[in-house]
Amino acid sequence: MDYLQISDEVRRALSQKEAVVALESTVITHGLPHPTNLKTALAIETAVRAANAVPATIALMDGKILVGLSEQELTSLAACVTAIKVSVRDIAGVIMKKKTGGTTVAATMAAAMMANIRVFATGGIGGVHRDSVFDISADLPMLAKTPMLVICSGAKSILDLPATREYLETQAIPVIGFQTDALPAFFSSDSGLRVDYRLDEPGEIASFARTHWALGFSSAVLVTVPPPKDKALDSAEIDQAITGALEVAKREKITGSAVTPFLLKKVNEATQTKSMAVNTALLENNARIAGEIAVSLSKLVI
Ligand code: PSU
Ligand code: MN
Repeated sequence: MDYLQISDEVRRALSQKEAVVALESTVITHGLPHPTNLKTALAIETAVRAANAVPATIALMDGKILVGLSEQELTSLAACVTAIKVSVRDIAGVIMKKKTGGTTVAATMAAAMMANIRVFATGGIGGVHRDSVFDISADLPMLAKTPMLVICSGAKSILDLPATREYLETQAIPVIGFQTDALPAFFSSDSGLRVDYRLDEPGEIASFARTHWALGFSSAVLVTVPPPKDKALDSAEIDQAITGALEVAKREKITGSAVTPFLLKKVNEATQTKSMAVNTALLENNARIAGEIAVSLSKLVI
């Protein structure tokens, strides 16, 4: 497809049926400050490689969807202050205008499917927002219709987590806990909600996905990984920052796609280094586990 530009390394790995892990880029353009964003993006790629898989960071540049970025492209994306947050509805427009964009979970899944990548690692997915019936991230309906293994640490409690959990259930998206029974809440390891299945080995997760898709189901399989123990925060620690961020967002009448980046920025500011440390640590950890799952999946026929 004309709009898709797959890097040589990713193309080679895919043609040899080797393990590839898609990575999102809104976390680079809107989730973390410069230069932590670049450092983290590189560390995430290194973590995927450590598991013997090939990283494919996805972003929009110069009228193309790039799948697999060079270090130079990553560096320029991380420094681009005008980068647009690109969800699925924005892809065509950003391609048309040849703008630079960081892809959300939803848009990254869409692009990864175009490239035939089936494993994707991220930090936190979007979800149902609090006090706002119709502010539901496009990540959720994309998870419902995209057969992909998505490895994350749940969602942040800036969202309505019980409603998000219900949405996943309604859309028949299996939620797996990697070595846990509790659904993580990004910064903390337990949201108080449950996963559907606990699986402890990457190979079991790959088999689960293969079975799910072999049965004809076409949803994602959502794999949730708790943040590394030494970095996880107490939910009480983070709650105050979140309540504050939600109040400011309401006062300043933040709407649309600006809501999530605004809340993330405010929470980061309020908790400073602590939340940043857990954020970067879980991104790397999820990337490594996704790499292991991708290696297992590459050995199964799907
Ligand atoms: N949650 C985070 N960090 C992030 C995001 C969510 O903890 O960077 C980003 C992801 O790219 C996600 C997007 O797909 O925000 C969701 O935005 P929205 O709620 O506008 O769909
Ligand atoms: Mn929204």
